[in-house]
Amino acid sequence: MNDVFIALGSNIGNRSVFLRRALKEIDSLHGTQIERASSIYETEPIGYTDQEAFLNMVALVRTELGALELLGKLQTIENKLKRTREIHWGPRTIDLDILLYNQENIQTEVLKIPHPRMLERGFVMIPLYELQPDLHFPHTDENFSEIIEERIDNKGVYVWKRNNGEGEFGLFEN
Ligand code: PH2
Ligand code: MG
Ligand code: MG
Repeated sequence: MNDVFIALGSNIGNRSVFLRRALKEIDSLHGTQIERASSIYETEPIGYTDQEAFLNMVALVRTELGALELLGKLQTIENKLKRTREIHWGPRTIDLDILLYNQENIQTEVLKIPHPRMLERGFVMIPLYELQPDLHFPHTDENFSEIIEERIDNKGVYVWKRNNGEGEFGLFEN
């Protein structure tokens, strides 16, 4: 079994419904279960800023799928949830990014793990820190609390729905 951290993001339509539908789709993949999920955070857009606020969260997934196989399945889920790709870093119903796959370093044209920009992004690192504060990063010797204290600006990242462990994946219906 492989431990994988996946970042989820949505800023079009009923954002929390897209997150929940994506979690259900991931959980129903062959040999794959959602182990735990972070709270949902509302976050100001980074990169391309002329767009609506995102909902972001991170999930810990256990899977039999290989990294490239999983990437293909996540893209199928994105397409099923009406993801389009018009603007680079632009609005999307759902974005599913593999952050870490075990402690592996994977550098191919189509897939780079660890996710190259993750250490700079509050909307990824803050939910990830909530989920796994003792996580080790294969691409740095810094520990997680040092990264959070020294590099991560929590401005523009707000808890939107706290995961208090109730409900499926800790997510309420809404
Ligand atoms: N995703 C991006 C670009 N900018 N900003 C926020 N706040 N959240 C995201 O998920 C996000 C973004 C490209 O994937
Ligand atoms: Mg992304
Ligand atoms: Mg993506």
